[in-house]
Amino acid sequence: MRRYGKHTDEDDIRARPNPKGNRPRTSKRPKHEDAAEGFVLTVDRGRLTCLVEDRTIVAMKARELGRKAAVVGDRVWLVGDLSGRKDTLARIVRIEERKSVLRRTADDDDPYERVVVANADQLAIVTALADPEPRPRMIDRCLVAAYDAGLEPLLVLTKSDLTSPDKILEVYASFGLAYVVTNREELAAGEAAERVRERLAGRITAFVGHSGVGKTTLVNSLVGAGRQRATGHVNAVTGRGRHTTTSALALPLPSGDGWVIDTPGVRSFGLHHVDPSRVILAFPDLVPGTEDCPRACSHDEQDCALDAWVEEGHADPARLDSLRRLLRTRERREGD
Ligand SMILES: Nc1nc2c(ncn2[C@@H]2O[C@H](COP(=O)(O)OP(=O)(O)OP(=O)(O)O)[C@@H](O)[C@H]2O)c(=O)[nH]1
Ligand SMILES: [Mg+2]
Ligand SMILES: [Zn+2]
Repeated sequence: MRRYGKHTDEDDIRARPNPKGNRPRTSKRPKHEDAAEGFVLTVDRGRLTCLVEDRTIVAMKARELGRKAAVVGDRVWLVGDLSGRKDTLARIVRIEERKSVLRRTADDDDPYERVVVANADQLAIVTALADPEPRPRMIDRCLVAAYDAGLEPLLVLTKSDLTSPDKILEVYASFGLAYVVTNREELAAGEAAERVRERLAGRITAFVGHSGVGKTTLVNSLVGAGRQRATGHVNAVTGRGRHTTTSALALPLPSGDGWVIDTPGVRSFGLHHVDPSRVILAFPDLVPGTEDCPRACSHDEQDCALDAWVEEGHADPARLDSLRRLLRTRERREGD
């Protein structure tokens, strides 16, 4: 894996250095009053597919954007050939201010930030109940990312035909996390989609999770015929999927009232960019136990009140363990 030592978007790396030095560009920037507004549906090697009115237009970013890179979910302004005809290429001259930015790093000690999607308002954290095994710590990480980015979390538990959701729900439903449970039979009957759609109306929802948990399968059932993406099957030996999703793609709900964004499976959800003091926000069930903590408690120190509180039986010790593990991997960044 390539690593970069600074906080940038993927595409930023390809930005050409300004041959004339650091002269500010703003004063010379053309106004582009004729620009059309578009919505970025997907990005593939510097080519951005955008929706402009009812046409899909392929574009690249204009040089004047400098280091800024547009990502899926961005609202952008385009100029040039806006016909949408084959082999035409428009230019993106401006990116609208983002309402939200969902970020991820490969590991907690990797400073290279990727922007997963822009402008989402909901994060669907997709977890299979089996095949692959659910990993609560991944859920916790996604929750931290969601709270940090200001997205509403929605826990989507798939494959309940293989295992019951009860154990996971005991933890996550107990503190009021919104959730839906789906299985193969209900997917086939369209019932799963119906239930999930209720949560998606009027919003932009990004679907994230490990590879093979069923993100694309679910998104396919949500968006209807004609927009199907390939799905993978989980390899019994490696536990990893095949024919899996390689790029994020925004798809409209058939109702016209909202978007779903399918993303490639990730092995982990690194949180290098999240301030450690914000990690506790993703553990609402533990927050009441912090009342007796010393001021500015890191919740990973000797005087932290959470240990005694959990020992008294107010919360599952596994939850405190997950919080501490997250805090510890987060603290490592201080040294880098
Ligand atoms: N038993 C069962 N299998 C399911 C269910 N949903 C999806 N699958 C299967 O799980 C496998 C992986 O599904 P995908 O939708 O490709 O998973 P994904 O999360 O998109 O994977 P990546 O694109 O690699 O991130 C496929 O073989 C699906 O048929 C379900 O509810 N029950
Ligand atoms: Mg997929
Ligand atoms: Zn504490």
